[in-house]
Amino acid sequence: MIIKNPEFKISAVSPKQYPQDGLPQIVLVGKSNVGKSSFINTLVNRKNLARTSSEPGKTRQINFYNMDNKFYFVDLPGYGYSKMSKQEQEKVGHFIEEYLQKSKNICLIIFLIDIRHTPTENDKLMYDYIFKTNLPCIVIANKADKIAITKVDSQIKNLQEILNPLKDLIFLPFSSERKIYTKSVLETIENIVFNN
Ligand SMILES: Nc1nc2c(ncn2[C@@H]2O[C@H](COP(=O)(O)OP(=O)(O)OP(=O)(O)O)[C@@H](O)[C@H]2O)c(=O)[nH]1
Ligand SMILES: [Mg+2]
Repeated sequence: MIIKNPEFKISAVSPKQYPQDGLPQIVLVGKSNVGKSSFINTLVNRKNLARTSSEPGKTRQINFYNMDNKFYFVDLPGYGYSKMSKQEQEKVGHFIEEYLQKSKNICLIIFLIDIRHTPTENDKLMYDYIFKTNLPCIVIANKADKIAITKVDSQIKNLQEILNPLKDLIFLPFSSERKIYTKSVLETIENIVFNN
């Protein structure tokens, strides 16, 4: 799959602002700073379509990006940013849950974790939440450039053992820094969403 014309559509703060055109929505979920916005930029080969930052908490609204009128990438705010007030963290949690409950067009959840670290308590809570939605999900272990390439496979196995011991989900490495796993991730998305 090659995405030719990715376009920002809307920053939503409430469900009535979600696009109502029926296009499938592929949503990025993960803790703050894990690389959700960068993931979108890498897949569409643009530097600044989705806004990224080394400061966690960059994405505060629900941003929809239209991909060639075929589907949306939906960039959610990240959870678990410790410098955010408890009230703000709760607001973010509410946003994420509201989107996952109320959007009718989610066709795939892309759950991003950091390949270097044991999933956080918040990651585990999020994973359980996703599991209960019954929506299709793949897990992306991001920042793979930060570990030795020879450790990538074994670390993916470790992370799957922790989060998904039943091993019924697809786990894939990724790196926005090195852009070396892009093809397999795009193929996997295409297989799941468009059955080809
Ligand atoms: N080394 C490395 N850095 C990455 C990778 N992906 C993202 N980053 C960096 O991590 C930081 C956070 O990236 P974002 O894409 O803004 O993260 P986010 O998950 O959208 O963060 P929030 O919007 O706060 O939830 C930035 O400094 C990115 O350059 C990666 O694969 N490898
Ligand atoms: Mg972001």
